[in-house]
Amino acid sequence: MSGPVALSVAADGIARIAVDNPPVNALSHPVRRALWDAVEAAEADRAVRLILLAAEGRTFPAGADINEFHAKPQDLWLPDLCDRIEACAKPVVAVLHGTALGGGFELALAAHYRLAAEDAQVGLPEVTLGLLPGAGGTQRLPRLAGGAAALEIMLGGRPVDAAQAQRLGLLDRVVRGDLSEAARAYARELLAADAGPRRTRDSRAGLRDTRAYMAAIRHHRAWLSDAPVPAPEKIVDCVEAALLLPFETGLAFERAAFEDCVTSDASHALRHAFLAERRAAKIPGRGSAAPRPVQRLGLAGGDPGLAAAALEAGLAVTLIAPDPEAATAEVAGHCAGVSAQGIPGDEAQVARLARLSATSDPAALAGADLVIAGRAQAGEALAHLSPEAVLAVAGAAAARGGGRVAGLYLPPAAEGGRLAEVLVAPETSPETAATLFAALRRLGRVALRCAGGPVGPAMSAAMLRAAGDMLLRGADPYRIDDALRGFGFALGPYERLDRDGQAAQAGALGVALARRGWTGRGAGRGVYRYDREAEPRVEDPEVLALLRALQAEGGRPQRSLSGDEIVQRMMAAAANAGAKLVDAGVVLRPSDVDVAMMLGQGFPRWRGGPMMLADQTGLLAVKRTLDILSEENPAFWAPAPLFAELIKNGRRFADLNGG
Ligand code: 3H9
Repeated sequence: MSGPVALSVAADGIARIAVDNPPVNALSHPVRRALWDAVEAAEADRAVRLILLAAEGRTFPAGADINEFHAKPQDLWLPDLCDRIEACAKPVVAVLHGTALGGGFELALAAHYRLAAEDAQVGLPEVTLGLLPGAGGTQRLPRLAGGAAALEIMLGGRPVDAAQAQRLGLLDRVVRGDLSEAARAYARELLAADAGPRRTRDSRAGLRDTRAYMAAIRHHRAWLSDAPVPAPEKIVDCVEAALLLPFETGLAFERAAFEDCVTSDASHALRHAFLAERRAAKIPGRGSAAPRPVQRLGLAGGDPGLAAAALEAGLAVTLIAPDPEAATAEVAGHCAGVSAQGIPGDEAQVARLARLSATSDPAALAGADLVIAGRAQAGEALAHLSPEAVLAVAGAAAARGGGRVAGLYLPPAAEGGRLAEVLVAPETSPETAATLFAALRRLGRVALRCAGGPVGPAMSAAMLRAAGDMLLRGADPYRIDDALRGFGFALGPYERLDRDGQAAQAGALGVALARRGWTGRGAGRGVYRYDREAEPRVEDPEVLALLRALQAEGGRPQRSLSGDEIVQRMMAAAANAGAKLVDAGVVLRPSDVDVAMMLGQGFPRWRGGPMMLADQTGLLAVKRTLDILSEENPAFWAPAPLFAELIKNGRRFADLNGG
């Protein structure tokens, strides 16, 4: 048999069915079909006494194929395949390694026995995609592990290591060493013991303590009632159904709930987010540039969190700081297991901190493969940079210094610390970009390539200008904040400015002042304070007078804006700004704008970013909003030409994302 699944039968009657569909053995339609055929063939083969279900490459299947969810699933469905495996007349042993996730783990739950490598992980992360386990996972998992553990696993979405999975009754055996050999040995044991198929659907182990089971249901249901994504609540419903309904009825219940989730806007958005983050790393034309190895990171004026992440990733870190001792303590404070005094808590911590050196002498940067320096330290860092090393200048829009230099924008840590915008200048070499991308990924960051300036701040500035426009027409800033929080942002734009300690003059007053060419006192910090209780909100009397004058000139609204109108304008402004960035080649694709917004500017992930949202709303409708608003203020609201171009050709932003 050739293709994504291979079947081989050994002389002792042990068959091995192995999935081979790189990179993560996703259970795409051809894989499902080939698996079905292999199971049928092995079952029909009289020489076969037991079937090992395994996978080649880096992992047991990591799930259903996410790319298939946008269309109606092709026959045959994964739940049917799981049922077929469970119904097999010969014992089926799942042999797990890597990350057996989602549909992959559901396949294993439908097998009769489960053996795993000790470093394997299992889990049902569907909730992170706005989905629920839809191939029997919500019905089989609680039968083995009980309601409370099943809910923790499915609602948390985080993988569980093999040892923990065994404790929960999800694995029969955890092995070290040669996995194939261990699997064959286990198979021979089962055959010697005459162990036949053991169907999870028949297990009652996890259902016995009905009181604890229902308590877990009630507990989770209580805190999920207002969740904006339907999947978590439906997971609870399905787990309840596993206790209350016969298995087949429970499966049908799960199927219907899965259909509701997979077609929901929230799941579209979360799947988009997953794929967009991975797409961001793909740089066309970067092909020939291989990243240089990075073992030693130099940090000058950098973020201690970054140093901690580098130590965690196994890198050696050289820190340049005026007070090396204080800087070391700060980094130590960021590393897990360290007390407030920076005293190492465990062996791993000792090893981590042993790789950290701190000094005030920038000459120490000469030993680094990659240096991340603040703007103020960049010149010095460049002077000491070894000829093979790469320099990233944090906060620099366009870093100067030739092919080995790029800029870097790291959003505030409060936004989650997962994004790094790599600002390439025309002279930045592809090798430098590749090296930075690879190193940042090692530090746990999603790296995003942008040319000509950071994306997130440009987008936020556009949204602030939109807010400012509304404010000048008399909209209440608190209402704007409320509307954006209602939309899903953790903070409204003015609350965010306040958190980041910036003056709101970048918004409403900034627009007003810029229009008047005003550069006087008050253009700096503290012009406007976000304080719901206090009046007046504008602190500077001169600016207050100016604002009043502007409003008297006719900036007052005819009517107040509803929350929906506020959101509509803000999203139109964001999509418009994103389209301009695409047009200008600042980003490679619209989904990069979404990544910058979701990971760096607090845009709710379950909304998918402004470009995806514009597609969902319809580009014609968004353009119409922009057209109407541009009658009042064409300089800001005029739609980017990309709108007309896409609409004319019946296309959407998603069509520009590629692959
Ligand atoms: C599900 O199973 C539903 C079922 O319950 C019911 C069905 C009816 N499909 O992350 P990486 C690609 S929902 C397609 O960079 P890592 C990924 O796009 C699914 N492609 O590697 C990337 O492609 P490229 C539940 C997938 O080592 C490449 O693989 N499962 C899938 O950092 C490498 O990915 C999940 O939610 C997929 N399912 O992490 C698990 N998964 O090379 C999702 C990955 O073109 N996956 N790709 O850029 C993960 O969490 C991580 O990818 C994993 C590896 C931990 C596996």
